[in-house]
Amino acid sequence: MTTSIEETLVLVKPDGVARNLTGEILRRIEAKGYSLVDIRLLQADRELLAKHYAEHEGKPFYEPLVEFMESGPVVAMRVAGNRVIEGFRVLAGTTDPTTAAPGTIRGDFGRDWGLRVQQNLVHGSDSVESAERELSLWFG
Ligand code: IDP
Ligand code: MG
Repeated sequence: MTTSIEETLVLVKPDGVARNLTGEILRRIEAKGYSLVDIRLLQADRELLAKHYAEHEGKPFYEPLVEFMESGPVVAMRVAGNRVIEGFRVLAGTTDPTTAAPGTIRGDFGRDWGLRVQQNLVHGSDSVESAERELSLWFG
C-alpha cells in the first residue's frame, strides 16, 4: 500500500529565528527524510497572521499570539513527504513546551517564559485542509 505525498507548512516562529535555531529545525526535518520544497524568510503582517490564525480568534491567547508572531522575522517552509503533516507535528512536540517530550523540537528547545502566549519555536499544519489553506497564504 502506498500513501500519496503530502505537503505541509512549517513556520519557524520569531523565537526560533532569534535564537538561531532555523538550521537545527531544518536539519531535523531533513534528517527525518522529508524534503524541503520552498523556503522564505519574511516579516509577517497582521493581515496574513489574522488569516493564518483565524481559528483562534476570540481566545485569550489570540492577541498575544499575533503580537508575538509579528515581533520579528519568521521562516516559512514548504515540506513534502508521505504523512508529513502528522510526522512534522510529532517532530515538533505538543503545544506546551514545558511538557513537550524531550527529543522533540519544543521539548528540547522550548520552555515557559511566563508570557501570555507560549513561545514554542514552530508551527506545523494540522490537517490536509489546513496545509492547503496555509500554504496558499504563505506561498501564494
Ligand atoms: P499548535 O501550534 O500546537 O497547533 P494551537 O492550538 O494551534 O497549537 O495554538 C496556536 C499557538 O497558540 C500555539 O502554538 C501557541 O504558541 C499558542 N497557544 C495555544 N494554546 C495556548 C495557551 O493555552 N496558552 C498560551 N498560548 C497558547
Ligand atoms: Mg495549530
